[in-house]
Amino acid sequence: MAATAKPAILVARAVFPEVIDALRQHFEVDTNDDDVALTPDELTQRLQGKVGVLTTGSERVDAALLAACPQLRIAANIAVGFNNFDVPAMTAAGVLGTNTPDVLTETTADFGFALIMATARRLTESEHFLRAGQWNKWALDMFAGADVHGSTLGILGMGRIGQAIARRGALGFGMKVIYHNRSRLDAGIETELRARYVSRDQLLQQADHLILVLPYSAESHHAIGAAEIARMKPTATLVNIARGGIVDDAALAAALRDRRIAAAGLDVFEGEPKVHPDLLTVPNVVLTPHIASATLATRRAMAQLAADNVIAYLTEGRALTPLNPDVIRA
Ligand code: 8YV
Repeated sequence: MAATAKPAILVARAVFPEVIDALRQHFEVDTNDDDVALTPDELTQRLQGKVGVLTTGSERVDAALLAACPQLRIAANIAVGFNNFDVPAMTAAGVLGTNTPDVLTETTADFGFALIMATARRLTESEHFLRAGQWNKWALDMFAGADVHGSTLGILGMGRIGQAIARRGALGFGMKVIYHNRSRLDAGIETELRARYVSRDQLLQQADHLILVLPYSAESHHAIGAAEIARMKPTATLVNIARGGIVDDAALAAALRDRRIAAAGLDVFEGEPKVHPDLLTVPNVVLTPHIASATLATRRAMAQLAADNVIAYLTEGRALTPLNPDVIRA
């Protein structure tokens, strides 16, 4: 008896070989071993006849792609953020979307803290100075920065990652934690995290170190621009590990140049991998290339969870972390 052909899927970017092996047990797997991000047209072409795709933040799944790929049933994002998915359009097209929550929470919170520390204590600026051979004497005020311990940590966006950062700040560094979020946390969680809910304005005005951990949406576009920065303390630092576009990078670069705030730490950028040229010329900013979730263990777990979603949905009609579960029930 002839073997039935396996359904075909695409893995849009290079992922770990063991994840591809797991997928190959169930599917014909088209891979992108060169790991060059596909253009929307290339993605559409590569998805012809495919029922599933593993994506990263670089691939958009929108109405145009869905219309051109009628066989598609699931797009599994290897990311917790899913602003590259048009979820209502996916639901309308009967395509399931999944993301990778939880597995990256602690790793990403660690990195958020690394950026808070590096920014407040001027880590990269001082390292550049040393590497450039400029260190020829010690001075009392040399690279004097701001304390992290005991200061006020402001968190904008209090989901899983925001809460993990709050825990580190309150319990590890004795910080006063204030936060703002679309919805206030339960009193029990606030008590456990020692976090106090404040208005957006109070958050901007009171934080010594402000970290952004909110999802990107039309509503959060340029949530931090010149007007918001103007409300912050001149000694404050700003860290963005959420998404490019939440901060107006041009306005931030100008504010850093004019020392309207002390410093910033950025892991995400508007239009990344391009970085606003003015950010590259100001010294008081720590810049990293979107690596907050990048430990080997966590990136493996993210890719595996995306693969498990595709396998579970296409073989058993269920998903582990669905974004639009109505598609499963339909
Ligand atoms: C991803 C991220 O690695 O999970 C997210 O939302 O920003 C990162 O952890 C990146 O988006 C690639 O998909």
